[in-house]
Amino acid sequence: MKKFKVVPGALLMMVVATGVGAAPAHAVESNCFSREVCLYQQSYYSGCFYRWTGNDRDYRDNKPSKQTSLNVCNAATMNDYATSIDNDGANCGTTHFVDLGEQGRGFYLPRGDYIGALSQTYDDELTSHRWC
Ligand SMILES: [Ca+2]
Ligand SMILES: [Ca+2]
Repeated sequence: MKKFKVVPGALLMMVVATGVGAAPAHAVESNCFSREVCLYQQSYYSGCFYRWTGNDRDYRDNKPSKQTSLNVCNAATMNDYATSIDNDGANCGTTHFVDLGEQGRGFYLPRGDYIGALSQTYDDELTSHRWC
């Protein structure tokens, strides 16, 4: 490890940086709570969102919640409108699919993991998911 002179400000920065890197239990203050997986209509856990503790084979009936009074929902349901995801599962990750009934292309998001901006393959495509 490189040695350097520590000044009070730098030390604080180190502590903060280490804290963030060590154990990201949460993507952000994202309105996603323990045991939930949350999908957001905009990148980096912003915009309108929906949270689940269980499986869901059809997002067409999931009316998103606003995080703040300023949020404008991109769409009336979460179907084909998720751009970021936060998994705060207690035991499991989640597998996300582009089609109804856990069909079509998909990917696994490990427990405690998160994606600030889905790749073009999945952005505004997700329609169902299951835990574990
Ligand atoms: Ca649903
Ligand atoms: Ca879809």
